[in-house]
Amino acid sequence: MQWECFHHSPRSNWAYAYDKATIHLRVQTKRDDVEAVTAVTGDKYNWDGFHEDVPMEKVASDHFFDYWEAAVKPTYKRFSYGFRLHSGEETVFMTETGIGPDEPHPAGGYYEFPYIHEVDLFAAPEWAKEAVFYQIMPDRFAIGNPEINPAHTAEWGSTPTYENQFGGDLQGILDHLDHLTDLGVTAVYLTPIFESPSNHKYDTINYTVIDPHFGDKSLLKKLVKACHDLGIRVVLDAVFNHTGEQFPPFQDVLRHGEQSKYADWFHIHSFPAEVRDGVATYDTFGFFGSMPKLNTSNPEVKQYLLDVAQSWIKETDIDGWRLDVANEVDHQFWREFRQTVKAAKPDAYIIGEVWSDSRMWLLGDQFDSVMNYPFADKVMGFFASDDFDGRAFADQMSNLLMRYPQQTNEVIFNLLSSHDTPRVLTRMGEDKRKLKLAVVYLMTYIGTPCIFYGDEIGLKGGDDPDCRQCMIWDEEQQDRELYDFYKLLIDQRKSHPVLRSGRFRFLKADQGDKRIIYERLGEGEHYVVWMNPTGEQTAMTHPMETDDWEDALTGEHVPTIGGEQVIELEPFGYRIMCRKL
Ligand code: ARE
Repeated sequence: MQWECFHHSPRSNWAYAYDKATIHLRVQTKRDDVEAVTAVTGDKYNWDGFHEDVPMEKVASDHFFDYWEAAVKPTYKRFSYGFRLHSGEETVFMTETGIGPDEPHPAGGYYEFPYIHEVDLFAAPEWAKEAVFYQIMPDRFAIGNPEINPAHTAEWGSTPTYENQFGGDLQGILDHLDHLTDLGVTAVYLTPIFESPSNHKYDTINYTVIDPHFGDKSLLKKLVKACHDLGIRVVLDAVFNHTGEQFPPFQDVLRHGEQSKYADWFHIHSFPAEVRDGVATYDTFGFFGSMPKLNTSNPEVKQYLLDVAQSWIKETDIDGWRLDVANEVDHQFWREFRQTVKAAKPDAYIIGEVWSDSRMWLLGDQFDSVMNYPFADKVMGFFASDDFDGRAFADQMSNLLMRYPQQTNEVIFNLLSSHDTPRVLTRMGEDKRKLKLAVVYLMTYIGTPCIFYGDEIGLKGGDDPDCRQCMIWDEEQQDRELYDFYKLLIDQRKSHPVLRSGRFRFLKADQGDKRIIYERLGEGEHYVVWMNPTGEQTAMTHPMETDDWEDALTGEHVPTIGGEQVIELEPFGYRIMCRKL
């Protein structure tokens, strides 16, 4: 066996408490190298009394590695452990002190899970695991009160630019909650709504007031209350990495330089704070001099922002925060942010905007979730093009799943598109068949799904600002067939608990074949999805032990004959079946 490919670490996504009684262990080995892995566990204070071998299951494989997992429920919330790995005639032990053929004595350097403290548990809010999100950019959703439109409001439906504003507002969202309830979504994420001069509001002037072109605090309270009455949660967008240049403290720095009492609220390299030949003398978001970066380690800045985060929850009863450019703000700030937010509302949902590996923020002390752009990238790539086959796709999905603890995977914020990316239909070359496969995957995969407004009625759009077209409300102009499809899949998500917490596994994902089959298993149900992301008609077969399957969408019986199912699929077709356990 390739010992050098063995990996385990007694922390993070390799050894973690899934709940107050259960610890998950994971081991990595070279793909197709090891036949069996067993967790050798026991209580170091009474090894003979509490010694248990726990077989590990191969739960995922990526391009290079197999991943083995076991759930252990120690009697005394603690245990020591090592791993016995086996292939052919070879048996090897891996413990904290090393890898070798001899089983070490328990006192000889086993890994330790010292104690499961409930207070240390990563506990995302249960409602987030059950939610189906809908992301709204308020300026582009609906005009509810033209009286508060900005000057020079662009004609609704005309081409969006970086600058133009269309007059969408909070009243417009309130007026169209029936759209959200009919669609079946149960949570809404609004891009920033605090006072700002831009159409996107990511350059905040005042964190304590709603932008006057969107409404006011009492209207937000009314919107949140109406959403809650309809079973819809509300998450706002916190832009704490930077402010707009009109933010008064930054203006004070521009005016008074080093003497300003706000000089340390930002990261000023040299005074005067200015943009010289296109280069700012202070840290910014990207290279945007109009977005000065806040010094979140400054106690005054920290207090100011934590007060903002807490007061909007207490005063309007919102249900959480999406954190803009979250990975560029310091971890200590986010730890205090979590404490503050959870104190204000224990089941508030905290979603960081991090476009890459987010382990450092998902240890349970900072975010509950992140916007899962790596998921979006891989899913869109697989269904949009012929670049990679079923096995490569499964490898990528497995690699993403193994990054995080199971409870993180169950509430990670899965999306296909957002205000920062091209729309799904455009990414799919306007082929609705491909879009539908991507949406089936989004809605049946592990993690909390989010739909970007308008995707459900066929909005198109390339990169920002083209992806931010105004919502279309004339049903004659909407793709109602697509809308009904989204409704159908959202209903699937809500009516099958196995889609929220069942184990995910590929059943078919082969080299040179784009067709895939995957399952969700648990919660008293077995749910299997067959997909043919090719332009050819196909008949797929897969072994099945029982003959009690029904089509999840139609309810009709799906026969198992001779121990296998044969499913005919149209080009870019799919079939979903399920059975009660
Ligand atoms: C837009 C255009 C710019 C243009 C500018 C002119 O995108 O090209 O020069 O307008 O004003 C907000 C607005 C944007 C605006 C931007 C700057 O919504 O319309 O730019 O402000 O004025 C990275 C960050 C990620 C960030 C994206 C945009 O990691 O945090 O870039 N996303 C958030 C919000 C944005 C918002 C801001 C940040 C600023 O969601 O809407 O932009 O507050 C790879 C990288 C990612 C990178 C991603 C996208 O995947 O891994 O790190 O995200 O590409 O570029």
